[in-house]
Amino acid sequence: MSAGRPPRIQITGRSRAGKSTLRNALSLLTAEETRPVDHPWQTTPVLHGDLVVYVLTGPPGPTDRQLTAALTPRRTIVVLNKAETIGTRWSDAAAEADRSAEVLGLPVFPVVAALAARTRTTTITPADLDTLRRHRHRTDPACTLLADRFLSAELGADIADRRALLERWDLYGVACALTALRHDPALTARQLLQILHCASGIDPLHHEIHRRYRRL
Ligand SMILES: Nc1nc2c(ncn2[C@@H]2O[C@H](COP(=O)(O)OP(=O)(O)OP(=O)(O)O)[C@@H](O)[C@H]2O)c(=O)[nH]1
Ligand SMILES: [Mg+2]
Repeated sequence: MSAGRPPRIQITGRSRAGKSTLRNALSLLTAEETRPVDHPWQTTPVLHGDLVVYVLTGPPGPTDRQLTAALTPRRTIVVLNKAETIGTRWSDAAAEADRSAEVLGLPVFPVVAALAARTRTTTITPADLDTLRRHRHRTDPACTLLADRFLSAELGADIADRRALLERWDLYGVACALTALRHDPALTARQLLQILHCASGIDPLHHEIHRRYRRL
């Protein structure tokens, strides 16, 4: 990096991997989002950043392996986004991240950027908390694995409240919040928000990016 200019951060990965969402979740407003690496008729972006955040959503494919292999590990951070869609629990995503890390020879951070972006910009409203408290005793996993099930009339008359909750927090956020409330029904909105923030996995990634940034 040449002296006199701020470090250049690039966020890259395949199309729809969650590059923009991650940029928001990390408040990396100066970071440049590249065009997707798998665009059928555009050339592959040049990854010249001082720090390159490479976003995956599953096992790395040939393009991901080739592009990350060309980067020095010191300036590369790999993210496994949409971690909540991998398997049925966080440990499945963590195991997938470990497998990818082994394949790429780089550390891989599992995150749910969509949830992290929400906890950064939204609060848990009194209405959210009421709806969550009303349904905290539900232990049927299907309720929070399928939107249709969570919105079923069988769960009560508050379908509109549940729909609003789902629109604001997605199934994963709702599932995490319900689990937390089951363990401690007295949790406040602020505490729940902190729990959801932690459940997004964004903090370890944030710390690593700042650590590297400081070094630059
Ligand atoms: N399930 C899930 N969906 C996510 C997550 N993060 C982003 N998405 C969704 O993935 C889709 C693509 O997200 P973007 O942030 O626009 O992805 P992108 O890589 O910037 O997309 P392009 O710029 O079009 O290549 C959107 O519908 C997001 O809501 C996540 O953590 N989990
Ligand atoms: Mg984008």
